Amino acid sequence: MINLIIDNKPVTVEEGTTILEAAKQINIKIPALCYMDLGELKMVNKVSSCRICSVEVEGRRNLAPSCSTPVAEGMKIHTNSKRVLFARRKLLELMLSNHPFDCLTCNKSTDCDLQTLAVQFGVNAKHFKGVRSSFPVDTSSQALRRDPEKCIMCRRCETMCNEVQTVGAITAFGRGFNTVVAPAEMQPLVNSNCVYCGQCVTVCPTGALTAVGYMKETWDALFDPSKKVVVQVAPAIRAAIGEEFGMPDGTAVTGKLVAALHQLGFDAVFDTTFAADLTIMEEGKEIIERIQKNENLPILTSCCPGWINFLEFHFPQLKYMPSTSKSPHQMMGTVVKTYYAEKIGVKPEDMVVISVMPCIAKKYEAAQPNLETNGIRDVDYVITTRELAKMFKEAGIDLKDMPDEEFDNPLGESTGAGVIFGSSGGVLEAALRTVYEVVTGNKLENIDFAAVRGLAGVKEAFIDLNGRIIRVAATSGLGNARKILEKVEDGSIKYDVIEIMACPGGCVNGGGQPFCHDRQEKIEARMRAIYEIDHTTKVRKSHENASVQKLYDEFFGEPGSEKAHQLLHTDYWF
Ligand code: HC1
Ligand code: SF4
Repeated sequence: MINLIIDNKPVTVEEGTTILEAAKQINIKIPALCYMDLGELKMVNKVSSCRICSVEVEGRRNLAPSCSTPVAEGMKIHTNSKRVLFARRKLLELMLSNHPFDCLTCNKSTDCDLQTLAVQFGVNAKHFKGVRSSFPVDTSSQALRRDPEKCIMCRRCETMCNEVQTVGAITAFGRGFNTVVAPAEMQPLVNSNCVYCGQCVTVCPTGALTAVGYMKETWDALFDPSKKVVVQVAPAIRAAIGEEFGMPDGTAVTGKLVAALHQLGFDAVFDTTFAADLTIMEEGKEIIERIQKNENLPILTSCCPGWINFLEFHFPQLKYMPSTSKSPHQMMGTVVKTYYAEKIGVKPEDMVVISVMPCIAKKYEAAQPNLETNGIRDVDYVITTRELAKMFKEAGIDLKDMPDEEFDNPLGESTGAGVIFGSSGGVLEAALRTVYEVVTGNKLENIDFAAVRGLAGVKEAFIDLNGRIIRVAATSGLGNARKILEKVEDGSIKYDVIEIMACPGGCVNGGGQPFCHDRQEKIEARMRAIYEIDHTTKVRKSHENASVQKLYDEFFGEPGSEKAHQLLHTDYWF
């Protein structure tokens, strides 16, 4: 163990601990920009490029970056001496000298770490003048917005993309002042192998990486009297949007959310969770068929577009493995513009479907031509949890003050199984609840598959289907998905079903969710909220959703029917 003194307080820590971590242990918070500790993901960004965390070490000539300097016996450290504070302010001023001063209109405003530090350190004047770097904004993907002029070269996005997600879509090019983090050969993102998981957005400290916004289009639709505007909300929204209104982490706000959406002016408020139940009916049918025929196993879940994009670039040879079911929000879009449109006597072209998603890849997914029905997009626009919170604020709606209201019918009824889709392991658990009962004809005594819940990168379980023991796994984070798929490919592991979600922890941690600084605690709180909703919902199995049963009776016939295949399934284009 190492003994040292930080700001006159003695502390004893393990060898190898950095000064920043040692200070944290005695509640001394050293500001930092490039540093990032991803906790459960065991990934730390220590490039020491911003130097904001510099501290004074007695006996050393230069200030030391505390995020990457290990402690040593007897060290005496000052984290807020005159020299340290002066240096931090100058560093911030230097960074800002090459930054567009458009905080008022930046969509990261109030959530920007650089802005927060500039305020904290009283940076109130532009002391450095000179040339500024100039790069175009890239919105080519319709999903991820890159604004390189706001990049401070912290390299957090590179660590996330290259090491956690193992995608390798962005890296630094150039030297000195001309350095820029960009896709290979500085191509627009849409020509790169970016999968739009949005995890780089969750760690970018400034407005350099954000999402392409569709609030204007949503407002335009709401104000257009000739359109019937339908909104659907993903399972994970209800567990997180309360954070934007000062509610404690993990507060489930389903009823308030519905009331606020009604107040905003949507003609119908539907639940993506209904479509999650529908997905289980279709995907469950595929799972049963493939297991019974023992072919094309393991079957991989297909509801996460970030993961499907990853498959396209990194494992195209496995494209026969995913389920062909569309993702729930795309199924909802199709059902709204066919079954529901017919029911209310409105032409599909006069309807607008808005999806509120915790995800950035859903924006890209919704724009793909293979997800159109009769030449009309299933989903017109996707807005994130953050965008919806902004719209509520713009309309003067405080979620805290809203009453509880119910989703509209006929596409608003859902089950606990549909809700848990929002958390890693939930799609698999929902599928198992249905597949078990359909195959065995027996009632499942304990419907909680606790083994596949939680933040661990890979979780597995076994289940007995009338003597056939099936082995299943849930994995989240694309780095984990890569490891598991490599083992599947080389035959060193055998599974029957694998759920894959691109974002570590699943949709609760999607790239469109409220930003989290105390990341792991927030994600766990959101997960708890999701399972609490499941636990307290009367119907907890997808095949028991009465509105889904009615939809089959009135429209699709049965799961896997020709009509269901035509409207609820897709093929992979790569
Ligand atoms: Fe998800 Fe899904 S669970 S992908 O994480 O299958 O985005 O919440 O809506 O479509 O249901 C996201 C969440 C979401 C779909 C469902
Ligand atoms: Fe990489 Fe995902 Fe960001 Fe694309 S969205 S650059 S894949 S982390």
